[in-house]
Amino acid sequence: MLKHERLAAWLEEIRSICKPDSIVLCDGSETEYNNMMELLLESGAASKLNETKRPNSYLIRSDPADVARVESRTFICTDSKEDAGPNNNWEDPAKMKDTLSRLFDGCMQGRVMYVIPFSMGPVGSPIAHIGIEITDSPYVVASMHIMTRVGKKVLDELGTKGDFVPCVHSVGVPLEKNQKDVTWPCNPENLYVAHFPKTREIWSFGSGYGGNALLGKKCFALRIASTMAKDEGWLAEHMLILKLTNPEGISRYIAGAFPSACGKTNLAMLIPTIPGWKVETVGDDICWMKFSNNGQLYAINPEAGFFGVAPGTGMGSNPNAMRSLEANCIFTNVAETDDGDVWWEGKSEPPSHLIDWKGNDWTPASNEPAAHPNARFTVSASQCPAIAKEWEDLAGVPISAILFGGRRATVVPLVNEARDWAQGTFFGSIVSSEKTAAADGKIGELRRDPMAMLPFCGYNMADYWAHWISLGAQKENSLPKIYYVNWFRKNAKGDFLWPGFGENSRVLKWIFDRCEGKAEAVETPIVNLPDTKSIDMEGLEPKNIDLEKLLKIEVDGWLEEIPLIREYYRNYGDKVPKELERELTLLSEKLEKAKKVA
Ligand code: SAT
Ligand code: MN
Repeated sequence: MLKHERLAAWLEEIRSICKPDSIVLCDGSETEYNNMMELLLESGAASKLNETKRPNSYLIRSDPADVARVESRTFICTDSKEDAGPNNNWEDPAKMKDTLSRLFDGCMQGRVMYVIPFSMGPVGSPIAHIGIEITDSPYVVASMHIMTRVGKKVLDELGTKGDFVPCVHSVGVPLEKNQKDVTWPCNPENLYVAHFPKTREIWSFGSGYGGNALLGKKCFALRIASTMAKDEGWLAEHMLILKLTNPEGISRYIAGAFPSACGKTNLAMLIPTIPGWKVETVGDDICWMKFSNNGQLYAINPEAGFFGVAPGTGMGSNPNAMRSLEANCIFTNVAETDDGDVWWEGKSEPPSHLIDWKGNDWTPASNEPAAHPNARFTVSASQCPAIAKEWEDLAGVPISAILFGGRRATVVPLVNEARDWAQGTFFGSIVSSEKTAAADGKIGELRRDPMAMLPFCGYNMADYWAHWISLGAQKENSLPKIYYVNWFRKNAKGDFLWPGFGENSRVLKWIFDRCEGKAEAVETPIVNLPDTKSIDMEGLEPKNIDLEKLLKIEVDGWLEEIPLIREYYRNYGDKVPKELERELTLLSEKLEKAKKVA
């Protein structure tokens, strides 16, 4: 049946290890999706939502012990520990294979082995790559239908010799003959999400949730793809992609990396407050970029759907996300309303009664949230009213600018522009979010999350920085400008200095105009900041926003941060590229000089 020899041999090998009752080759059809949902309804994991309120949509409740990615059980298996780096849990490949072969032996007994051919990226795009996921979870099959492109067209593209990333997943709960299944099978005591960069394989055992189980997402599109990208001279990044159009109708594409809880999905779907400007969405989470023949960086969104955090998403924070969710969705671990719809914290005022994510009665007097904080919606990107028409272009979209940002109450200004790629890479390497609310001018406890890739870089982070630097050093490449943004500056009282959300379009406008060579910047010790007059403040409410403070160089704050960055780099020993050490020294010297002048 399968003309691809390597694929056929691999399927046979996995079948003989996992010993499923039967095998299904997934075709990606609507019938198949409906069959999966039917199985989930039968098992009790899913309930169908009210057809008039939320057509063709389902609520799934997972096991309360299986609700999020588990970083402590996520491994990079490289020959040497150093290749995985201090940013990853390392395991010896042979040892991990040994553990896995014991766990996977017979793990699909009593279950169906589904084989999902999927494409990360539009099928046939030169930037896309193919994976095959084997799983025993109907939830994974249905979710992969939404999050990736699945089916025959992928096998056709693969042909007889095409390359694919083999991904093996099991919930890790074999069934004896006539043994009744639980609603959400999982095996958290034996959880492994293991990556083998050299052979580009992924093996995941024991969880059915999100990034542990939908192996196209963080496992393939970031951890394995980041290694592929290093070997092949491209970039696999944890970035949104947006299209920004000015009132004259000129469009530019911007990619942006932000750690979690920094409003990445909101930015990808932003509605500008400035007249005539438009933002459209290309991607909300992952971005693959390759250089074209003339050295321009082109990006695709390798995913086909959004797997977004529901709590905090509402008509106020993200109307485009809310409108995407009107039908054909899977909601996981949200609360259920009395009329068969969904609810989560931040969606609206809480109803007087709900069934919470664990299936218990809930009222606003309850002490626990109604939806799990990591409750998710899964929906096709094509349902987003703001989706850009070119989001599936095979060639991708040309990237003009890259944003890095974290959540910083102090020090980091609203926006600054790197002098060049090397300095931009330096900014990316020091991205951090404050864990504690910091007082004005004082640095809170920082969690560094370089390029927002800390849990997702599939190899040593310092080698990854070196890869970034090396791309910039290739003369034939014309590189995007790089910006460091911070929407989260606070005053001494702890109030935000910047309104954020749609008002961030004012910053995007400045960036757009810089790319067009139109907006002014002033050179400072930390580099190019907007002139206060070059940020469009027209019509901004409240009127008393202190732009000068938002753009002020906190010389003392930055000076305090220098040793923290140095200390952070020390984790990576002498692997830190000398270009980044040089940027740090340069920054420190400029700040010392500025301090003397002041
Ligand atoms: O669970 S996922 O990895 O898909 C999402 C996330 O943790 O960011
Ligand atoms: Mn993410």
